Amino acid sequence: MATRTITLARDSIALAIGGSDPSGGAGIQADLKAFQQNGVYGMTVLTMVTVQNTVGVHRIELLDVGLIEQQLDCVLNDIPPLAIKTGALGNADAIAAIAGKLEGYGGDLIIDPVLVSKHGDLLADDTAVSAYRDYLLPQATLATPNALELQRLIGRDVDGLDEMVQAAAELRELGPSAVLVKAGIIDGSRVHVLADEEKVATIETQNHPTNQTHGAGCSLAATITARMTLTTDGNGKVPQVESAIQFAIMAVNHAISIAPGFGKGVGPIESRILHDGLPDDPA
Ligand code: PXL
Repeated sequence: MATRTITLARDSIALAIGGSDPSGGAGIQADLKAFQQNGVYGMTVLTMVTVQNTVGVHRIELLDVGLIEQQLDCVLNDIPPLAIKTGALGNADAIAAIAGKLEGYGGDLIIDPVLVSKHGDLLADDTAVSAYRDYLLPQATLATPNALELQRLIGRDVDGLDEMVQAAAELRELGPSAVLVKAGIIDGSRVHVLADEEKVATIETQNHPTNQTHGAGCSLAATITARMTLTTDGNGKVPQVESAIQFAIMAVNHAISIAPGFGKGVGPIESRILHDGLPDDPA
């Protein structure tokens, strides 16, 4: 197996705001692993506790919005993160409160607008969609919806890659500097659509035919977040959004290809090796 070293950068600090997945594949557990794998100091603000394993989500308890706000105040006032990622937030009240707390935040904000789990369980209610549009997406450096979330956020169905490209650009007009759509499997490849200020491009990787993809979305957004905090020698950021995205897509695709097969259902990706991205990566 290839050996890969990571460089510790003192100020590489990231915060994940999201829900707990006790089975460790998705949610803030996935986020923390991706941060750690990439040499990034991780912090978490919890929005909900789920009871789930690879078979399904059995219960969801949303935390009190005041408790979410208090956690945010507490960490933001003490250890400022270079980047913040949001995952499952639950409902409009939580989204509006979090957006309020992040107003004026100077770092990168990566919004993974999680609406449903891989098992089809609701991780945000119907009020969440307009709250994302009104409060959180306008502040985002990057939004990372899947095809279903993209359709909910722009309010119409999207059919085929051409429409997906158009829809990604449309979502970007709501405020995020960039949009990365996890478009899914198209013509046998795993496809992502990236819309940024210069272009809308597709990024294709090999599809590994497996259902062991629990946590792939969280891990992708978290690896991007981690890579965006990395600095070399304090002279400025090295990976900008696009190189962080390219790295994370490769790392997660590799992690899918070597999924360990844990559990009785949709097992997790190999979340112990999310620092293995582009072959020529210097970190
Ligand atoms: O993958 C999205 C996601 C995010 N957050 C939590 C989850 C899931 C999917 O299951 O459980 C807590």
